[in-house]
Formats: sequence, structure tokens, C-alpha cells
Amino acid sequence: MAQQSAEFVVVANRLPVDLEKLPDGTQRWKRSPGGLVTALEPMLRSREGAWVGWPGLADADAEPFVEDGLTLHPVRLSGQEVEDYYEGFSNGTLWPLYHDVVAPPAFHRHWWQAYVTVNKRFAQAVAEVAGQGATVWIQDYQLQLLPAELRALRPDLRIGFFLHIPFPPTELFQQLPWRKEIVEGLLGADLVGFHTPGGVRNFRWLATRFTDATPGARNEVNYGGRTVKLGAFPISIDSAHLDELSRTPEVQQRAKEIRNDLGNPERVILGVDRLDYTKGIDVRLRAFEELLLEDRAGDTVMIQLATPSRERVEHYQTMRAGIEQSVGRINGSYARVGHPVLHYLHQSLPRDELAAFFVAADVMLVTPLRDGMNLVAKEYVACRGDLGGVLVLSEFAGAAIELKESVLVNPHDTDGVKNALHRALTMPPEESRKRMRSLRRQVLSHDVDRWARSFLDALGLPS
Ligand code: GDG
Repeated sequence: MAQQSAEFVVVANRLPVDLEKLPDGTQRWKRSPGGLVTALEPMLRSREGAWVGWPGLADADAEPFVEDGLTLHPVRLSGQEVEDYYEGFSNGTLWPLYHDVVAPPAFHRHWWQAYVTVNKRFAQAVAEVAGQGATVWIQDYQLQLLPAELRALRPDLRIGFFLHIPFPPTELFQQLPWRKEIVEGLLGADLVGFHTPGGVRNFRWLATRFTDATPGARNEVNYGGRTVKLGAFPISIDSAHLDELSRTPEVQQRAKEIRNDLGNPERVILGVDRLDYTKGIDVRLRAFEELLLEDRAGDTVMIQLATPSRERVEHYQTMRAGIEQSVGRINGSYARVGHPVLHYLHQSLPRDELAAFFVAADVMLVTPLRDGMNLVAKEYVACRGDLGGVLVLSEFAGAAIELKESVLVNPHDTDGVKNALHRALTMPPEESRKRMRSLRRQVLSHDVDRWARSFLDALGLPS
């Protein structure tokens, strides 16, 4: 593809493909499918699109390549930059700060410097691939300086930014030594999107407090002679596809096998998360353990699937050790030989296997202390075409705004979570079916395509 010719460019920390190093020293690309890619691929392919991102391997040199009409443009990160920009500033500073400081964020000036350097490098890369007047959609917290850096290089571009994690309360954001720079970075966009109206409000207040921005019309601020639009765009999933997958005979059969393998208990509880301290895995283990202690769990087995994540970051190592200790303690007290009460998998499963777990579970426990949206909650609903199952959902997940017919819980209230879990385990089928029907109406009519379309409409990209 010629330089500066893409009409539509998506920029994310990661490319939708991973570069892998083979034992013989050679490299190969491996697809890493995700909701975002699925939603954006058709748009990208139909308009000479490009995706700019890091291929997931440090110190790797890779040339841009075109696959099926989509240009993939790798950005190189050194090993030190992976430590400082990615594991450090992105996941050790911003991630905990933006999730209500549920773990203490660390502020290090050399991490910040790497964040600035890498954001500038991304700006150079995008400036090279974007055609005159192209639309650029930047994703997430790793790239908050990119809108302004890119505008400085290429004022002709139409720039959108979407934050996938919560935008924090203003008092917490103000802890950040580089708060002004981050807000100014985001204000380089024409449209800044969040999952919830709360994010919009927090950002709008901070923009007028820490920069020269002045309030404009509703959901707008004026900055540097431009209007910056702000908006809430709750992300979703490929609902129809998951609904279809969950109905296939293979997935239905596999769900039966899973229950069978568990010893056909009356009730199955499920948790599915990246192993992350924001997800409140400890909260739900405590609630389950107390129900067992009080002899109120009945004939129930719990499965916690925890996908490996950010294993080199210190908070993650401590949290993993704590969770694995709880799993051992709970089984130590309540399992019988050959019949654990709690199954813990620290693995990543294929998509259809995951769908089978959703179909097999009577109660889905989603208890994050804070979550931008939480797609797992929506995926569970999409997989329950039989109207079976109960969703227990944290009030602190963005999804709680839309999934009102779930059993909502405050994850900080152990008794509350425990009682909600008990209620879910004993809910009369008429009530649970009614709730699931209403949840499904929401999830199936608001899918990820609709999300992407609504953002791009607001940004002004013609269909
Ligand atoms: C961030 C925000 C926001 C998990 N284990 C396996 C697996 N997964 C898939 C799930 C789901 C995805 O990973 C996780 O998405 P979440 O939304 O639950 O959470 P984050 O990873 O923290 O995502 C979040 C999201 O961005 C989008 O904006 O909702 O708030 O934190 O799709 O199904 N998939 C497979 N095997 C696994 O073992 N195949």
C-alpha cells in the first residue's frame, strides 16, 4: 500500500495479529481475534483501511503488510519500553488509577517519559499511513497523548478517541502528576468517547479545570478554536454470532458433558475473567465460601476461569497467589475425594468451549470492583437462548447501566453478594426467565456493530 493512502485508520496498543518467535528463530504472524476486530474489519476492508499497533513482541522488526485489503502497520517497542510504557505507566499507573485506585498506582517519571516517547512514535506511524483528510480512531488508555500529537503533525485528519476503561472520579484523576498533559492529549481529538455518561461528566469538568477549554453546548467543550465533542458509547459484543454459536449441537452437547464431568450437581456457578485485581474474584470466592460455611449452598459446584494476564506486573502476582490460596482453602474444607466444590482454571479456552461453559452455568457471577463495561456479562446473556440462568452483576461495571434485570450487587458488601448469590441459586424459574428475556432484548438489539456505527456517526465518518 502506498504511503499516506488509508482513508480509515484504527490505532490500538496491539495489532489484531500477534508476532510469534519460533524456536528456530524465525517469526510468524498469528491472528488474535477479538470483538473490536470483528466489528471494525468490514469497515476497514471496504475503505482501504489500516490498523496501527504493537505486534506484542519486544525488539521485533516487522514490515507493514496487507492482508485482505487491510494494511497492518507494526509499531516497534524495545524491551525497556514494554517495561516502562506498557507494564509501567499503562498497567502500573493508569490502570489502577482509573479503576478507583483499588490497587495503589505507582508514579514514576521514567515510566511517564516512556509513555510520551511511545505515543509520539505512534503519531509518526499514523501520520505515515493516513491519507489526506482520513478518519483515525484511537483506542484506549495506552494512547491518550496520541490525539494531540497526531493533530500537531496532521491537522487535516478527523480524529476520534475511545476509552475502554472507566474515566475516574475527578478527585482521583487529580492525583496524576501529568493530569494536564493527559487531558490536553485527549483534547486533540474531535470526539472523545467513554462507556458511560459519568465518564463524560468527569472529563468535561477536568478539561475546563486544568486546560484552557471552555464549556460549549451540551457534551461539547471549546478548545484551541475547535469544538471537541464528548459522548457515551457503551460497547457491546457480536451478540447474534454468539447466540448462534451457543445453539449449535456441539456447544449444547459440550455443556452437558461439562455438567456431567462436575458430577451433575444441581447448580453450577461460573466466573470468567482475565485474572485481574479489578474483577473482584476474591469477593465472589468469599461469598461462596461463606455460603458453604453456613450450609446454604446446596448441591452446588463453582467454576472460576481466570485467563492469564499481565503476569510480569507485581500486583498481579500477589493477587494470583491470594486467589490460589483461597481456592486451596475452600476445597480443603468442603470438597470430597473426586468432587471439588470449586474448580479453578488458569487457562485461556477456545471461544466455543467458553460458550459451552456459559450454557452450562445456572448462575453467572460478575463482581468487579470497577469495570469499564464487562463484556463477559453480555456474552453470558447472549448464550442463554433457552432463557435459563441468572446473572449476578456488580453495580460498578459499566454494563450495570444497561443490564438492569440482572441481580445487582455492591461488591464491597460481602453479605450483600452472599445473599444475592443465594437468591440467584434459589430463584423461581418464572422470575429468572422473565429477567433473562429482558436482558436478551437489550443485548441482542445493542451489538458491537451498532456501537461502532454510533461512534463513527458522531465522528462524522459517512457509512
Ligand atoms: C476491557 C475493559 C471493557 C476471557 N477469558 C477467555 C476469553 N475471554 C474474553 C471474554 C471477553 C473478554 O475476554 C474480556 O472482556 P471484558 O470486557 O470482560 O474485560 P477486559 O479484558 O478487562 O476489557 C472492559 C472491554 O475492555 C471492552 O471495552 O468491557 O471493562 O476492562 O470477551 O469472553 N475468551 C476466550 N477464552 C478465554 O479463556 N476465547
